[in-house]
Amino acid sequence: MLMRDRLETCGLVDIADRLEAGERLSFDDGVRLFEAPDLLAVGWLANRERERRHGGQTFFNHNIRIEATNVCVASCLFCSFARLKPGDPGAYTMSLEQAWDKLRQRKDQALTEIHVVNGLHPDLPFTYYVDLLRGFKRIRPDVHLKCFTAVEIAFFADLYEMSDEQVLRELMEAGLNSLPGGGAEVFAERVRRKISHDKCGTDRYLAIHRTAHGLGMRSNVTMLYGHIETAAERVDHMLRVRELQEDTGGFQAFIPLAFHPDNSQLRKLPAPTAADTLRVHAVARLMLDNVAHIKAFWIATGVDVAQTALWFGADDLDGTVQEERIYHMAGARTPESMTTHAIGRLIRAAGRQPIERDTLYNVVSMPA
Ligand code: V47
Repeated sequence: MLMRDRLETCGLVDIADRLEAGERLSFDDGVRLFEAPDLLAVGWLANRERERRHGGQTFFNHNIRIEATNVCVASCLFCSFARLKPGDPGAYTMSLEQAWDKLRQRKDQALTEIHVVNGLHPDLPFTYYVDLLRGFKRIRPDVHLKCFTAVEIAFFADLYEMSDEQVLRELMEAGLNSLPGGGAEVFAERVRRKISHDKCGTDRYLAIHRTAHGLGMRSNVTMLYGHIETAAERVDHMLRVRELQEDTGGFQAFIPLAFHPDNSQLRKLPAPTAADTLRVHAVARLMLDNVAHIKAFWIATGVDVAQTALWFGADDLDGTVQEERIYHMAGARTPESMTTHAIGRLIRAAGRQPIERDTLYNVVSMPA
């Protein structure tokens, strides 16, 4: 069957034609894309958009993850990483030296990024975070620091009695280069109330990204999918991202994060299927016409599905990662890291062209 016939059969011809004409999709279009039975037709549309922007180019970077503490006062139902108090079983907080050692140990690696995400620790002083960044920059001045979600920024502001902007400014002064996209979860109030009621809300999350963009920083934005959210709530989430992006242009990548149920309070829920993962990436590519990159975070999706997502709208695979804990404590069976060689090989094997980028999408190398 020709693709046009498939689109006709599943009722997506008008959306295909509007995309062809460069028109922006509506909320209803997004819901229809989630509900259309033909996954391949949705994927084909997303791939057309992906190739229009990036051809076969597929981006990744050479990064490490440092999670300096898992002590966290928030009680998000989906989380298996957090421990409420210092001293609780499994709780840890690295000393600054221990955190810096993670970087020192990799002095021979051609890293370009450190990605830091922490729990919301009630007792550490603000100087811990400032010194953490300063120390990283002392050890490796060339490495980009993508640290602290908007949820952490809001927590710092409340705990240390500063404005969100003041926190951002002081961290930038210490070396912060951009914000990661964690903490977005699902923006719809119904879902947020149920799964993450006691941390920074949607409006403040978005306001912090707006402020960061205004201060000249770039950021990413995520969506945690595959738990209690509806198709309409997924589309609503994407549209709130699109709206802010229209004003600031500061988001670099949208990252759908596949929910992992193990060891969390939502452990009775099934994990999202591969078909759902491919569809979420595809719909994101189609709805977010003003966001350059859709990232398939291979740690969350699994390597095989991330590779397949490169034909369903995704053009980025995150990076080498190393020592990721949030997903591995929630049951992820992906490796804890991949070499740049391994990532390059799996991109090539998917028929795409690997490009090692830095955090700001400057080309670092084009693996053979
Ligand atoms: O906000 C926590 C998610 C996020 C679970 O900006 C879970 O480049 C699934 O945001 N199952 C942190 N997800 C990670 C993150 C991220 C990842 C990769 C790249 C970037 C980037 C950001 O992890 C949290 C939360 O949404 N998370 N627990 C879980 N059980």
